[in-house]
Amino acid sequence: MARSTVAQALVGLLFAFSSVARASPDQALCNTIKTKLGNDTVEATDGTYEALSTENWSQTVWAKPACIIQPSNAKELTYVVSTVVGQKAKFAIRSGGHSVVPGAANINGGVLIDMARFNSVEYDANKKVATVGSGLRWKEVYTALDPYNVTVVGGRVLEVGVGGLILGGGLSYLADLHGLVCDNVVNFEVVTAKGTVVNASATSNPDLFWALKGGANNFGIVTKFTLKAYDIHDAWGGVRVYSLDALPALFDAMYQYQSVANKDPYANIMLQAFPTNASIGAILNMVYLKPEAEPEAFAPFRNITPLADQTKLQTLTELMLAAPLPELTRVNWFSSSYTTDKKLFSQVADIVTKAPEIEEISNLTAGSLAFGWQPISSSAVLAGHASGGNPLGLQPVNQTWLVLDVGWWKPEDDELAHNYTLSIIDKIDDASKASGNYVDYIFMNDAAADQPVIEHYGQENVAKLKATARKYDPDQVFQNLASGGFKLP
Ligand SMILES: Cc1cc2nc3c(=O)[nH]c(=O)nc-3n(C[C@H](O)[C@H](O)[C@H](O)COP(=O)(O)OP(=O)(O)OC[C@H]3O[C@@H](n4cnc5c(N)ncnc54)[C@H](O)[C@@H]3O)c2cc1C
Ligand SMILES: *[C@@H]1O[C@H](CO)[C@@H](O)[C@H](O)[C@H]1NC(C)=O
Ligand SMILES: *[C@@H]1O[C@H](CO)[C@@H](O)[C@H](O)[C@H]1NC(C)=O
Ligand SMILES: *[C@@H]1O[C@H](CO)[C@@H](O)[C@H](O)[C@H]1NC(C)=O
Ligand SMILES: *[C@@H]1O[C@H](CO)[C@@H](O)[C@H](O)[C@H]1NC(C)=O
Ligand SMILES: *[C@@H]1O[C@H](CO)[C@@H](O)[C@H](O)[C@H]1NC(C)=O
Ligand SMILES: *[C@@H]1O[C@H](CO)[C@@H](O)[C@H](O)[C@H]1NC(C)=O
Ligand SMILES: *[C@@H]1O[C@H](CO)[C@@H](O)[C@H](O)[C@H]1NC(C)=O
Ligand SMILES: CC(=O)N[C@H]1CO[C@H](CO)[C@@H](O)[C@@H]1O
Repeated sequence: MARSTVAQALVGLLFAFSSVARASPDQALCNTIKTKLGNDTVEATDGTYEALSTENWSQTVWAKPACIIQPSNAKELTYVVSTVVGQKAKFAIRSGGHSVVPGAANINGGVLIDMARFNSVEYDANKKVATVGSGLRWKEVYTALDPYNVTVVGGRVLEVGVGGLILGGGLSYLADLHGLVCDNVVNFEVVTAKGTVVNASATSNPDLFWALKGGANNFGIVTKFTLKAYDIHDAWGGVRVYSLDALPALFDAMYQYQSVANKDPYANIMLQAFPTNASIGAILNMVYLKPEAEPEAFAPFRNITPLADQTKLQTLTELMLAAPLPELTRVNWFSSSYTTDKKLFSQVADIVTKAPEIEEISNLTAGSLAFGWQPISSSAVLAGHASGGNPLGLQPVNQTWLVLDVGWWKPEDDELAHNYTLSIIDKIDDASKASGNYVDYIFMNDAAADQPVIEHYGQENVAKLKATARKYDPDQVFQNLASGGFKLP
């Protein structure tokens, strides 16, 4: 310990010294870009640098890039990419900054390309599509579309970014009805490693189009997405809060909800449990995509008495506005998937309430856990196939995507928080494997850095993704220079 502190101090001194002596190559690159782009370049000495480099979701991903570039349009971005690639400099790409994977959307040294100024929303009522900048938050997208009484298949928490969510597949309240978020993209505008702007759609560069539906930052930088729009505006739903004791009953109800003969695709739920915080217990988020109170699809939950009930008729945007972004300092999460099975559900309920890791996490400073169960119907997967397919390798079965969030306070607890949470996920995976319900899919948007997400897309899909990456990025820039995030194996 003492030795590494001394070593760190020495390294710090060397850095301080060399930055006085001469500009680092990254600094020189930043200066070159600044000459061309002016105030689109934020340097370490600028007033906004601190806020931008610590934006935003989790302190575990804060970093110190040599500079942050916020290009305003595709032409500027092509200049930035050509210049950075020409210098073989390391870089990262950020849209909303909500990834919890260190280095995925931020970088120490190197250039952070921040998409914040790609922020326009254009609605084409004739084609029924919305073209949205990749640097937007979902709130801005939905509120721009609300006057037209339409929405898009997008994120469920309004502060989250558009770019990363879509490129990771994207789970929406509209998924059972229309597929994943990526399945509803009709065109990606992309700046490739060669510094050119291309469209990727069913008709232009269809291989790239397919690859981007879950291919993350492995192929290029997306400037805007054209998304199908749907006539959905007024809805019913909100949250019901229960004590943790209600969990077995809630699991029974969730089992019934998922196994009826024809699940209503307008109905969606997310069930969450907070075993480290007895005052919250469990929260059921119900969303019905029509203005109809208490639809039949939610009948299995009716007999469980909530502590609080906020369900009501409201617009879908209002419903999502009511879901606050939790205030956490350090965050990680893990994902796991399994099919619908009564016995497995009760084994999971046991793990959630009794695993010794729960107490170990509670014992960390501000240690907290949130489990989230996200039921996905086979209809969501089939909708993806119908719109041309994606590389995710999903099977058309009714399944649940579990997300396990962990929050804590101190950097020195990073490893423990990681290990305890992983250990719980391993227990759940063991149970689902033993009962034959394991689903070989790890949802990227809910996955930890060390979960092998793309590996699980399947051999054939991985081979196709790699071939596509070689075609559009022959020098493997998005593997070697933009090396953070979920990379091709
Ligand atoms: C409170 C909360 C709620 C959430 N709810 C949902 C949900 O409902 N559905 C869901 O699917 N996910 C959800 N997520 C997960 C979310 O999708 C991921 O955190 C995702 O990474 C966020 O996207 P971003 O643009 O904010 O991320 P960033 O951190 O900016 O980016 C994530 C990754 O995508 C890459 N990337 C981003 N933009 C581009 C681009 N334009 N071109 C190329 N690569 C790019 C980045 O390099 C990075 O590797 C939620 C997360 C939080 C914190
Ligand atoms: C950047 O400079 C241009 C003029 O040079 C100005 O119009 C613009 O508002 C500035 N942008 C920001 C974010 O300061
Ligand atoms: C949206 O719906 C409201 C209420 O039904 C209606 O008054 C309004 O004209 C609609 N707007 C558009 C652009 O269709
Ligand atoms: C992409 O498609 C749009 C809409 O069809 C078109 O206006 C634009 O010129 C295309 N861009 C490229 C680089 O081909
Ligand atoms: C999934 O559930 C729906 C009803 O909710 C059912 O119709 C469908 O057959 C199920 N799919 C599979 C593959 O079992
Ligand atoms: C439990 O949640 C409540 C409400 O968010 C919060 O005020 C409280 O601090 C939490 N307690 C613990 C132990 O995390
Ligand atoms: C958690 O802390 C309490 C109080 O310090 C202690 O009694 C308990 O053994 C700890 N539990 C674990 C699992 O470490
Ligand atoms: C976390 O787990 C890894 C791998 O098993 C182990 O090497 C490491 O020591 C663990 N860290 C802590 C703090 O327990
Ligand atoms: C710069 C920025 O977006 N900061 C936000 C980070 O997240 C907190 C709470 O989650 C917000 O209050 C900040 O505005």
